[in-house]
Amino acid sequence: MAQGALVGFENVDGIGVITIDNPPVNALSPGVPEGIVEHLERGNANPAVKAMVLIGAGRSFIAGADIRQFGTNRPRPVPGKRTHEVLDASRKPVVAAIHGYALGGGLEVALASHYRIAVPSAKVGLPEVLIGILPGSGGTQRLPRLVGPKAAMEIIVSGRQVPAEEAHRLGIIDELVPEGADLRAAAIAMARRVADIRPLPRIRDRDEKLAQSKSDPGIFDAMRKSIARRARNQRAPYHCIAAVEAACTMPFDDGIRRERELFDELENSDEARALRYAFFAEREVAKLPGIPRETPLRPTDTAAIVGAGTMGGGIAMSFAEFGVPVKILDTTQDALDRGLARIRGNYETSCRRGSLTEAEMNRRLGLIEPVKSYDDIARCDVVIEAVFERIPVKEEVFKKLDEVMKAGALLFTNTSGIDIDIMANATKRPQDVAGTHFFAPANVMKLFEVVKGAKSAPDTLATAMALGRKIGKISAMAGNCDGFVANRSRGPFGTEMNLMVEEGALPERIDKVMVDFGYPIGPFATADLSGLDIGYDSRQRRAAQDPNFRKQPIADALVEMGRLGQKTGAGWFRYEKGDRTPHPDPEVVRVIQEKAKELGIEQHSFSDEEILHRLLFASVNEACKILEEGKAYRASDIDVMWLNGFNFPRYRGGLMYWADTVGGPAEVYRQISAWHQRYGARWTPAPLLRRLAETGIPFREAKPGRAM
Ligand code: 3H9
Repeated sequence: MAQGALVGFENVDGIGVITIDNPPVNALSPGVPEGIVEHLERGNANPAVKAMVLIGAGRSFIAGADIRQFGTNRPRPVPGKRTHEVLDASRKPVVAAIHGYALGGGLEVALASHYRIAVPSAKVGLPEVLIGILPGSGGTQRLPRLVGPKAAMEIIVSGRQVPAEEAHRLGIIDELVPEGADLRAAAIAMARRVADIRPLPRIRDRDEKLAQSKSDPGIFDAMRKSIARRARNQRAPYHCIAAVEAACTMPFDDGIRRERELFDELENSDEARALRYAFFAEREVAKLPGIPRETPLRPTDTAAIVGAGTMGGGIAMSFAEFGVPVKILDTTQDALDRGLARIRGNYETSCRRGSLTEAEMNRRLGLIEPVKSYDDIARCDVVIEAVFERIPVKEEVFKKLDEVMKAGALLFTNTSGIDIDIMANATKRPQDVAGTHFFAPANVMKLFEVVKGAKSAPDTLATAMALGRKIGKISAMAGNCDGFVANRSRGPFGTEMNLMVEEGALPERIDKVMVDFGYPIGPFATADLSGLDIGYDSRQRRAAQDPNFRKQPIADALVEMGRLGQKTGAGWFRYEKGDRTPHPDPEVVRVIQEKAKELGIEQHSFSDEEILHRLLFASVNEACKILEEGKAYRASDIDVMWLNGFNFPRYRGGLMYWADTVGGPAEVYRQISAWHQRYGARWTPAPLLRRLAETGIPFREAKPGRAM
């Protein structure tokens, strides 16, 4: 293969081997599809070539179209010269040899090939929906012909990665070769075996599986109904269903045209732009300015958690899920028993719901070892402290860890608000200390906020970031400040939601606005789910320390009435026994009116937009302060935190990206200045916000004011 060529061709005794070599993931960037087409045509024209193999160099087959090309003025393929069309027209069999990933356009190339062979660790899928589009190179027409429309819809609408063994069972992969075997040699052997088979098996010619839709024409509407909740405000999932429906109702070539029309409608949609932004933001967040990618990482093969409470248990579950043995330390047998029972209970619920097998539950439980003594964790590579949020308790734990842990062990704290340097300074090895802030429930939420202490060593931070990825999280770096980045930027949202209630917006109204916006549940229902007592304790503490601290009189009154949220059957809402549906409660309205009167707060009506903007603009203003202080590296890191820590709707890109779509800094500044006049100091516009508004620089391009 010529050096630097994106696609190479080699004739191996009559088998033409076409190798795609476009690191890191063999995306179909400009030149790659053209190279594949050129070599397919060359192989067809060469009488010495009997069959062909398509294979990827490096770590993958093909990860799909080059996402950076979408939304640009990229050259469109000449009709008839699209890879899948050239494969359809091939007179010689082509075997796709899959390792790593065959995703999107990559799987579409494989589906247009005549045979597919893979290693068991390979993953295939059509994840286009996750970036707001649909498979646009025949995937929606070929996959239903191979696996039936129902299974195809499930794969296309979820966008999930299908492991090779499952793909083999479904018929997407024809043959598996053992892991570690020579895939290229196996694919060449297969090509030799099938070289003379005619007619060539083309998926486009098969329609027996489409019969499913004739006998059960309701499957498309049933699918639309089943996604209505999670796909609200989005078009791509519905377009995916429409494209599969077209596969079942139209001749193949018409279906392909329909797929292309639907694809074109989506490529530049707001949703697709936002989702592309989120995709790249989640890759950017891994890059730490000033810490080279090649920084050697410390080992993280064994882990320990101090504290068997809800958070500690959730963290232990995260490790076990990804196969990392984890010890969980608490001081009393009773606390350990309760912690372990909670973990088991969570697993059992998942088993009952069918999302976990019993064998997997037992495997995970086998990885979690309860221990009572610090000596039992001393040899672990990494320890995460997850005890009460009280400074003396945490200091004590870090002193103890400093005494017992082996040299070089990583000492992390899961605090959500305490100054990391207090813990670091309780040890003689502050370079090994950092914050690793999980979001509740820790085994579910993806965000892993790494907090940089004043003395955290670069390899401590790089390893913390890698550790988050190892346990399936999205790691994001934050500077050490009150609330760090995620909770600090979310704080003003929490303040405003409570103040708006005092001013006359009911919790159910605010929740509805936010659910309509795209949150899975509203902020008051979320508060009920977490438990109103959590915020109550910290408010009382802060009020005792700071005479200017403004308490939340309504929330406090609810707690004092014993309304702690879902767990007591009542909080901001009322709950029927055994049911999580929030019901508005006249009792809450009474408390609100009473408190508002007591406080002399004038009641007024709100528009939906006012509610939405008051909550989110307050946070945008705080995010600007965070950036100005250099506590976050990029505005897009804050977006990643909101997407993965707070369930901000992904198809809106994230807090800062969204703010750019509703007028950007100029509009946000105008509105915040007006609220500053009306409500006073808490709405003082951040200096960075003012500068962005004056210079016309969008939020997503805002640079931090100083280094972290
Ligand atoms: C499509 O195919 C449409 C078709 O229907 C045709 C329509 C006509 N493009 O994630 P990583 C970069 S749509 C451009 O850290 P991993 C990524 O930005 C596409 N760049 O690695 C990063 O760059 P950097 C359907 C891409 O091992 C580097 O590669 N396919 C693309 O954790 C490494 O990525 C998808 O949606 C791309 N397609 O995960 C798959 N993919 O180092 C999208 C990756 O500069 N990709 N990059 O930050 C993925 O899901 C993951 O990257 C993958 C590897 C699972 C493949």
